Amino acid sequence: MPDTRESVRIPMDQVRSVAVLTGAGISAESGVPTFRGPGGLWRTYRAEDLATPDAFRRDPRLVWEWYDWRRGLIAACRPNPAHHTLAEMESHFADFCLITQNVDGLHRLAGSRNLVELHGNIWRLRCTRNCCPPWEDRTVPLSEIPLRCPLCGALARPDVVWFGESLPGPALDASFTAAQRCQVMLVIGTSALVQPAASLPLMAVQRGATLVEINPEPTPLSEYADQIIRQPAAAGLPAWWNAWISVGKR
Ligand code: BV8
Ligand code: ZN
Repeated sequence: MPDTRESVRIPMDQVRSVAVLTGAGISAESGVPTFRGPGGLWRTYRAEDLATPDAFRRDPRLVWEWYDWRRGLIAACRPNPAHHTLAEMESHFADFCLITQNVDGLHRLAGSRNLVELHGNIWRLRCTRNCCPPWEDRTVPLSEIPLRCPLCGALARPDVVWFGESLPGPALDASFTAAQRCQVMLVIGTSALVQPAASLPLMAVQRGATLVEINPEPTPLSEYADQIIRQPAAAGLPAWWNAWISVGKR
């Protein structure tokens, strides 16, 4: 088991390119329920039951009630020290790319800029007829359920990627590029079970990158990690970053 106290062996001043993949775990300490942890179920439904085109076709009201509930929860949440540390790290590297599976918008709120929201954003909506570009709507609770497009009256939907739907091309390309050129990849708070996101760290390892996992629990990626921090992200990431910065200064 790699020693958690030790920082990455490459002195920071020799690292130009860093990529990060985050999942629901990084927002857990902000109060956002994870998918597989406690509170991951809404009523009796798993995310995989509701976050699908079929579920929306069958019962758009039910799926909108679920998103309205999640928006209500997330609206009361604020970025935690792990989100803030990633926003701070961005300015230390010539090439830094933050790839998130989270739709909660907390990375952007923390000030991250070079951000790829691989699975979309719960605060952005779009017309199911694509009669107009997606729009931002932070109304909590929603004025009507199911929500309709203000221009053509067709059903509106959250601008997120549902299971069985392909990821947006530009986001996928940016994440593949970042994974293939990074020297260090951080994986924070993900169970690494959803594809293609879970393949990104393996792409990086195949290209010789150093893999660092921050997660209280083991995941399918743990065996590939050069370094493992078995701590909650809000404590583990700032400590890891400060340790690495101090190496750079030695
Ligand atoms: C696609 C947006 C082409 C919506 C999401 C069979 C085999 C392989 C793949 C497939 C398959 N069958 C179907 C697929 C493809 C499918 C997939 O991967 N399914 C899985 C379930 C097997 N993928 C897709 O459908 C993707 N599209 O592939 O298109 C295609 C099309 C058709 C058929 C084939 C291919 C689209 C996937 C995106 C779906 N949308 N979200 C919304 O949110 O409403 S996925 C959603 O779930 C999240 O975005 C995230 O990706 C995932 C949840 O995972 P995590 O974020 O990791 O959260 P989780 O709760 O699981 O884990 C939390 C972790 O944090 C734990 O490890 C825990 O220990 C840790 N933790 C807890 N507390 C802390 C912590 N860590 C640090 N600090 C803490 N405090
Ligand atoms: Zn419309």
